[in-house]
Amino acid sequence: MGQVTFMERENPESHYPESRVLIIMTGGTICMQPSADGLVPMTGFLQSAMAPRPSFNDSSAPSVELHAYKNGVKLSLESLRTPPSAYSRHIRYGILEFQPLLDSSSISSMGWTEIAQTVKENYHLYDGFVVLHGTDSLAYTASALSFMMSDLGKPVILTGSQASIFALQSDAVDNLLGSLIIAGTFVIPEVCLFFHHTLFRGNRTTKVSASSFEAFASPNCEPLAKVTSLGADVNWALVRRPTRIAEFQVTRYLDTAHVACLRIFPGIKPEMVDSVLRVPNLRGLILETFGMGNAPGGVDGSLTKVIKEAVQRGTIVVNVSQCTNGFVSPLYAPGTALGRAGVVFGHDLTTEAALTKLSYLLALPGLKYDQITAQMSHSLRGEMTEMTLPSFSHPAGSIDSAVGRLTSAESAFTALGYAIRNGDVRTVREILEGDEFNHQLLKMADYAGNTAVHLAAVGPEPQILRDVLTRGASVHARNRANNTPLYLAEKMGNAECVQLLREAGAHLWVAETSAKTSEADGEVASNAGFVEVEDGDDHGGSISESVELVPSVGVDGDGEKLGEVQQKPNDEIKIDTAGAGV
Ligand code: ASN
Repeated sequence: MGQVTFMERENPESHYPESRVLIIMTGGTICMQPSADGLVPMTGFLQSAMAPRPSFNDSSAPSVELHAYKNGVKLSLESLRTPPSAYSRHIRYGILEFQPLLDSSSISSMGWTEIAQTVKENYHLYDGFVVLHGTDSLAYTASALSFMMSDLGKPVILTGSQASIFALQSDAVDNLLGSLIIAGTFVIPEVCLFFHHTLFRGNRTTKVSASSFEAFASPNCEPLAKVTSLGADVNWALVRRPTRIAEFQVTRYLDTAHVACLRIFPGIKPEMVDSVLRVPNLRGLILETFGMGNAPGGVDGSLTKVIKEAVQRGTIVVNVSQCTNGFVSPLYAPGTALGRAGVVFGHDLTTEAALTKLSYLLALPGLKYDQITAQMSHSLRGEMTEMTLPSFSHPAGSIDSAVGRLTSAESAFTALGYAIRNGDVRTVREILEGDEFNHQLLKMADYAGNTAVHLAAVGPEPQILRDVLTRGASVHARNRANNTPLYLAEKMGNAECVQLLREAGAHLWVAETSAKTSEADGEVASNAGFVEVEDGDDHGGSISESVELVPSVGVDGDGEKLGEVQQKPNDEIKIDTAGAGV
């Protein structure tokens, strides 16, 4: 009986694997150069800004042509790759430049749609996306994209810089390199903003400085990651993951044409507010109020009155605070009066998030007034803080003795692996519902890089796969041999798991597709190769060693059958938590 191993052979020149990241260049200072009209964006960023810099160009690497789609047209992209990062990966990337490149003050719903569509068209070809964008409206774009993208399974990282990459002193290299490495290394399936060594949830950000390199803050949400000299310290407990079995979708266009934003100030006249609220076809207003959500009441309450009348006409008025930190609540009498007038309290939404969220909801077909106001007060993409539910502990005594004394995430993951292999749905649920390690377990991997999804994809119980997916595990993680769970499930002929993975948005990694094509052509996969007949050598990330925790992917004579289970004692199983997936 022959055995199949899955080997890293993507890069004959290097023993490190490559990730692929698509850079979407929209403009901004990062690519600007002086002209007679002031700073203007310049095209040709890959060759002029990245190729000459060793940190972006491992020049010993063979040249590889990447493909990308734009408006349905398949394009060939010149690519470069970074030297190996601290995570022992190269990041190979190509750039799609928008035409024209913009100063971000001119971005609109059309530009956001173009970015979102480009991610959608190229989703199956890349591990992650970096969007280069001016800083002026970056927080708006990050917020807008977060709402436009649902069931996102891969990182989309927006960045830019305060000084041009061509300037002597600039933040551009750090911001771009950090974004590339994070997008190509970690499965952080959110729209993020990376700036000044910090990864933020995009829809929590606001631009706080016009000139400092520390230009962005996320006043009501901790950063998702910090980059230090030791690498990226990811706050995994905070990272959101899709928990529906659904494919990545993009909503095109936001209705920014029928919303407005108004900042209350001492002495503001009710007539002013009224005239904004009477702009023809206005559907929504973001009202920036004082402190915890207060607006001047006036002796006759006339400001509240004009707002109440607008609400009665069907206008959605959302209350957000002028303070960067904190939240609005109907605690004080003026806030209570606004609440009685029908104003929606946006809790700790930034203005950027409130405006783009309302524009998104207004653009969704068929949503009624009540549905929109209800969604404005709840988190859709982590944009606002929700009341946290009490966490659950392990039900005492319900986990068997081997599992019951879980002292570390590693042993919990080991127990999870065994339960998955045994098709033991109950134990899997008990482990995952334990409050101690549950957020870590779904991104952990064994020493060969197999996550719970890899294990479940080749396991006997599709319900377990469903359970781990609906708890937010990624379908896109690749093990050390660069194989996706879908590839393994297909290889095993695990039809139910294949279908479930596809419904959850899984697709084969580009090199797996070419490996399959080669197999179909009767060849052993070559350059892009993943599958090779086992010759007994240790090939590092081979799946035969990786699945000692689970049924090994052995094959019989016809090369397509499931092998038997090989077990290793608990203490020999090592867990690799650093790679977090890819
Ligand atoms: N005006 C520039 C822009 O937003 C500012 C920058 O990128 N730093 O496009």
